[in-house]
Amino acid sequence: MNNSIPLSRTDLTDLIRNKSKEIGFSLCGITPAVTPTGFSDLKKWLDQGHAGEMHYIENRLDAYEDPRKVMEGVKSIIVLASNYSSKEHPSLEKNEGRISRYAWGELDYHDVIKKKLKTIAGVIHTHRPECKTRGVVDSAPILERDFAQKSGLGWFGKNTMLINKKEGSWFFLSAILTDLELDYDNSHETSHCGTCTKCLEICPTDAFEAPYELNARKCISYLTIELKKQVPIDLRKGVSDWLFGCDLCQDVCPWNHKIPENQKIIFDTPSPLTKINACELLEMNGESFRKLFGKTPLSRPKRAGILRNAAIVLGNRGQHDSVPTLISSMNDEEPLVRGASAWALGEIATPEAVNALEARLLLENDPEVLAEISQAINNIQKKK
Ligand code: B12
Ligand code: SF4
Ligand code: SF4
Repeated sequence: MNNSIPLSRTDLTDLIRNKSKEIGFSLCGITPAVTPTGFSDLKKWLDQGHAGEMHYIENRLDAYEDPRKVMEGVKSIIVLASNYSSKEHPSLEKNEGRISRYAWGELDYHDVIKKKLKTIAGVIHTHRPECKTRGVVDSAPILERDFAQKSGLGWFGKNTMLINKKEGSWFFLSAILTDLELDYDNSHETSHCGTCTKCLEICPTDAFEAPYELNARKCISYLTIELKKQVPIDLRKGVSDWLFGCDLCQDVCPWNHKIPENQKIIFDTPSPLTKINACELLEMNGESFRKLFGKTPLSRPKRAGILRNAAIVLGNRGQHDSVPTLISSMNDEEPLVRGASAWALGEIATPEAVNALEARLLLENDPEVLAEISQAINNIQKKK
């Protein structure tokens, strides 16, 4: 291609679309960078407290409203979708817990996608050296799904996921912001959920307040990934065997049952971490945790969060042979892990578990862990 002849706006737009396909993005849509129509819903959502501890959303509300606060002079947003695995979850052996599909890559998807965004930005800069671009994947305060819908990539399902007729919803979104004007796509105005309510019914923690309205505080994804505190006691049973994230409201979606088997996915090498033995997790120290998970999304909740989740999974699975591991994790340096282990022992309630809880009551000095131990002992007594 001769770079001395400037490419027309339409040719550049086509080039961006073709390049995105070539390097593995499954969808590409382009939309003007204006205030997203969902902004008022976002404000309502925050006012209702649905964001829980995710204060980073509220703190950047100005930028959610105006993309120019994310990048000065931005005119267009190129939205890209990258498919991840639509394969079935493996069946679980004793004491194992599930990892949600989006973390099945060997590397963190943010790193994989960022590299691809740089490649596209490189193409743009070759033809418009003086333009500005910024690649974002969860890394900027923009409503990615809103811009995806505006650029024609799909509709908001009742489970709040962005769904595409051909691709389903097992994809990540990312975007390139640019100060160039490009050719724009039509927004996706139709919705294809019809009378279906499968996602709303399957949610084990009743996280949907209404169709299209997710109370993040009740969502297993939030509880196991974002929440730095103890999981509220009334939601622990619902967490079931999920160690990291949750796929249920997408698993049941009919639009995810039509995806071709040979669909290209973003991860070149899928990780073997589709499920993990929760006892082995509870035995990990900081160093082994970093070695195994440092470069994966599982590092986000840190060791304390993942081990807390592991204890909850063991409490829910109720296998007696996990009791010795839970007893030793009541000595963990992290109160979060000690508290969740106490709860799990109370759920399993073997005589050995009861003795260990009573012994720990005399040694523990963290008030929240003490409360967990007392509650676990009380529950066992009530059940007798
Ligand atoms: C915060 C966040 C979460 C929170 C809250 C999720 C949520 N539904 O809001 C938690 C931690 C729970 C979460 C969970 C998950 N997340 Co998340 N998350 C985000 C993040 C960072 C911001 C989302 C946000 O702003 N939510 C705020 C609320 C207001 O948005 P909303 O619920 O989508 O509401 C919109 C619509 O519902 C609509 N709306 C409101 N009312 C109505 C009424 C009608 C009639 C209609 C039609 C529409 C409508 O307007 C609102 C504003 O746009 C985005 C990345 C980004 N920057 O966008 C990723 C993102 C949305 N998450 C993603 C993923 C993959 C997940 C999980 C699948 C991960 C997992 N397996 O555990 C789960 C799915 C849970 C679910 N059912 O949503 C993907 C979604 C891709 C897709 N195909 O849609 C994103 C885009 C990340 C990415 N880069 O790919 N996530
Ligand atoms: S991800 Fe799981 S917990 Fe969250 S809304 Fe969907 S089904 Fe409910
Ligand atoms: S499960 Fe049904 S209601 Fe839910 S998003 Fe899919 S099609 Fe829509």
